[in-house]
Amino acid sequence: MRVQQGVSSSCTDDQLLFIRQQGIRHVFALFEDQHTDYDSVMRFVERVRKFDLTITDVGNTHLYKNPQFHLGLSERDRAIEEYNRFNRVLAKAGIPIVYMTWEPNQVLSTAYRVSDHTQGAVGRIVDIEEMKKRPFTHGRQYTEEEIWENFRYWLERVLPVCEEEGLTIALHPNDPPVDCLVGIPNLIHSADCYKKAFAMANDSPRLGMKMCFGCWLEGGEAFGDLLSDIAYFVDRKKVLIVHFRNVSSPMPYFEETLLEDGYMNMYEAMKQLVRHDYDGLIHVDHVPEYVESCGGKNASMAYSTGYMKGLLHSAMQEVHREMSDI
Ligand SMILES: [Mn+2]
Repeated sequence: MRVQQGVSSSCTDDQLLFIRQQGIRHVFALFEDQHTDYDSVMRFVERVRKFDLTITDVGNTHLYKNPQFHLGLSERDRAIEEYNRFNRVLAKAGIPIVYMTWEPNQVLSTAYRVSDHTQGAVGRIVDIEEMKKRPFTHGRQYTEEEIWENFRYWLERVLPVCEEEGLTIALHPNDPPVDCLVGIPNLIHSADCYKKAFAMANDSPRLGMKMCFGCWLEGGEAFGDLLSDIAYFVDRKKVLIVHFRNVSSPMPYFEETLLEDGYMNMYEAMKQLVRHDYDGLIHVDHVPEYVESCGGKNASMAYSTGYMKGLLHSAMQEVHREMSDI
């Protein structure tokens, strides 16, 4: 299992050094719009390499969270071509994984503030009752069939490029994972939705998942059982990246918490990954943010990544002990 942290393509050298100082060797990168051409990508790959770090997976938010193809709007073919162009750049630069989240409105949140479960830090809060009162974001109510047809249309045009280039798409769930919000049905709001998406891709190894434990836990039983779904999807080699995150409770209301504060026992989840020989990437996706003068987001990521690495090392020891007992 490879622990990673994230960077932006305009991060400082000190941020790269800070990641390396945490004993981390892998990073994921969010490329800014002006850095998606081959020369810019290669410059960044080489800069990161100087810190003994490797870029394992990448996205550009505007290219992959694009309502044009999510909703089948008039410019979708051009949007798909731009996504494919960036994918060809990544493959040429030796980066093996690219992102997708079928989320025309990006991640939806009710608030970012200090609350009951955030330990005085600023955390993300979702209240589904509040979100249900919001107006349509794209003019009308879309149907579930339309959204899946748009996904099929996109798959038919991007998977051949991925197959040709040797690149794999990591599909993240919709967050929050309810069936529909603001007029847009969510493509991925349960483990069954993933099964449907993989079947639609004819089980191509070029479509995998970012298994966001946070989304699984937000959805609770309606999403699936986290431990048995880890077994199912890891055994089938569908998990490329794990988002290691905990929340206060399943919907309709949750707050993002420190890993040790949410309702899931994250050590059990880590042990399940180790038992099933998960050999992909793992990172803390978001946690409550610490006070700015004491390191802010960098400090909160470092704290929780350290906690996660502790769980990983303990799980490796305990599971291997279990395995040698057999
Ligand atoms: Mn996530």
